[in-house]
Order: sequence, then structure tokens, then C-alpha cells
Amino acid sequence: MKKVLVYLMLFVLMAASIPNFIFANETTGEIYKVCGYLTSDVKGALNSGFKVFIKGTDIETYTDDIGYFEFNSRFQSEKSSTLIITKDKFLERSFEISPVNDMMIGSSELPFEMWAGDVNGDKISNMADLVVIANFFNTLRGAGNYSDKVDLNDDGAVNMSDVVIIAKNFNKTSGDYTKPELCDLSKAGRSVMTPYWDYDIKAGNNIVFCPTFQIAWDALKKDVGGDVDLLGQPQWRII
Ligand SMILES: [Ca+2]
Ligand SMILES: [Ca+2]
Repeated sequence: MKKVLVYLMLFVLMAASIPNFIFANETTGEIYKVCGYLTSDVKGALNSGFKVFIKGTDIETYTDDIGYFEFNSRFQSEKSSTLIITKDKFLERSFEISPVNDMMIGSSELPFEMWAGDVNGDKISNMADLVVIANFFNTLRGAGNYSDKVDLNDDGAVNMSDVVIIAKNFNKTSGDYTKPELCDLSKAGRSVMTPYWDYDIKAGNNIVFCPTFQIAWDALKKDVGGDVDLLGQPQWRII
């Protein structure tokens, strides 16, 4: 009887793992680029090293020094995928995406924020995190039992400035994040930047009015001594 129970448990475990296996090896759907910009909410903290991945798949990447990430993945239009962003010391962030074109999350001008303060990784910033920091309090990088994992502002010291960061985000949870701005890059490609108020808006296009743009553009042409050719396929058309 014992043996039968063991076999039954093994069967249940195998059955539970099958859905993940199928999803991770999806061969249907379209391949789209997903990229974006994020920033830490702590001044001085590194924007690099955030892991960005799609739940239930082996698709993952990491942010670079400016908080940029990019990957290509296969998506099916009829179902959404959970994008998860995580890094030691930060509250994990996740939201659903359903790309039907290449997409960008946040932007270089308006990156979405990641909140520091969850040093024990339980998706809430609270007293338990302060208790962890207390064990490393007043330590310096390269000495004692200093740990990068509790140095919230990455300044090489675990001290009151790190406690203040937890206080700022006290009792925040991963569920408190709102969904960041998602941009369909195929639509961004139809955006037009103009220095004029009276530019004629056409259906299906976006207009970005920038009064100082013409001044900067003229200065650039003067510097290079002629017209400026943009290489590749820029997302913006310039009037
Ligand atoms: Ca925590
Ligand atoms: Ca610190």
C-alpha cells in the first residue's frame, strides 16, 4: 500500500509539472520585442542587474547600467503573460502583458520605478526588513560582515540612510505597484515631432510639439556643416 501511495504521489508531481513544460517550449504565436526602462526609487542605487522574465518560461534578461532591458519572445494573442521584475532588496513587481506588436514599458524619459526596502524577499517592506538590516548595521564594504544585500543605496555602508529608505516605503507591498505605461512601438513609429503649433494632424498619427527642437536641429546642422542623415529606422519622423 505504501508503494502504491509513493507511485501515486510521483504521478501527481509529474502531472503538475506538465503545463510549465509545454508553455516554456511554446512554438506557436508571433515573436515580438519587449523592451523598457526602469529606475530605482533610491538616489544613487544601481539600475543594473534587475532580472526581467516571463513567468513559466525560460525567457529572461537583465537591465543594463541605465535600467534598459530587451528580449524577444513568442506570444499568443489569446492569452496574456506575466512579466516579473526582481532584484535583491527591491519589492518584486509583476503585471500582465499581451503584445500584439513590439512593445516598450516605460521610457528613457519616464522609466517605471522599482521600490527598495524588501531585503528578506517576502514582497513587503516592513519591520522584518529592519531587523535584517540591524544585523549588519554600521558595517562598511570590505570590512566586518557587510553585505551588498542590505546596502539599499549601494553606497558601501549599511547605516541610517538605509533605514530611512525602508521607512519611506514602510508597509508597501508588491501589490501596491500600479501597471506601468505600455507603448505599442508600431504606433510610436507614426509619431511626428514638430516645432510648429499649426501642424496638420492626420488620423492615426501622434504629434509631439517641441518649440525648441528646430533651434537644436539647426544648431546640429550648422555643427556638421550640412544636412543630417539619420541612419537605420528611427522611431520618430522629423519635420
Ligand atoms: Ca520584506
Ligand atoms: Ca547604504
